[in-house]
Amino acid sequence: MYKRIELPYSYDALEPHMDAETVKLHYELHHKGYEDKLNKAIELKGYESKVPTSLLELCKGYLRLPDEGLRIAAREFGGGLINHNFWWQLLKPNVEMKESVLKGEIIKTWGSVENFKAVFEKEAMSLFGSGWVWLVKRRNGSLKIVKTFNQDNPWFLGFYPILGVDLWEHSYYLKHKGSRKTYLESFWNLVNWDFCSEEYDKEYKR
Ligand code: MN3
Repeated sequence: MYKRIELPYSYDALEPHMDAETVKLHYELHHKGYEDKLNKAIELKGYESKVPTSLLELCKGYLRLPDEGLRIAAREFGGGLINHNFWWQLLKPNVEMKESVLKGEIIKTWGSVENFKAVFEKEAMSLFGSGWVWLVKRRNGSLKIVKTFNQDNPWFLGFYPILGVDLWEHSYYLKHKGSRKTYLESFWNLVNWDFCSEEYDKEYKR
């Protein structure tokens, strides 16, 4: 059985940048839905003993799963489950970016943190439909911004995610209605740069 992480804070902990109702629905309805549907798909096929115990391993190797339906379930629901496990850990109000290897790499790559944010936002604004935009670490330590559609993610692509923004309408529509722009502005107040820096410093394993 693959599991959601426990929400690391109360529903209202991200106010005023992200409203409690959005957090609750996002976690209890959408995130739970990915968890339930993934486990159900595996059970229905009787594949409990044929899948890796780790969700990360399932996602990294989904293309090698022995059944088409299972590959789709791992990609869509497994992707949704792991992406949101990352998402809730990424969010924390008012964490300033400290000096770190990550900050140095961002400045080296985009000239300044402000310019990085501008480029990232531009990518996020231009993503068509539902998906995510990510800052990822490549095997050689360099950084790159990547877009993924639906619940695809950096793990599928062999990258390591450092930060990502959920661009499905369920993540912002209650508060921001059609404005992805104001959602993104609020998002920067919620990036836990300490978490991002720790993710960057982790040793890269395939
Ligand atoms: Mn979502």
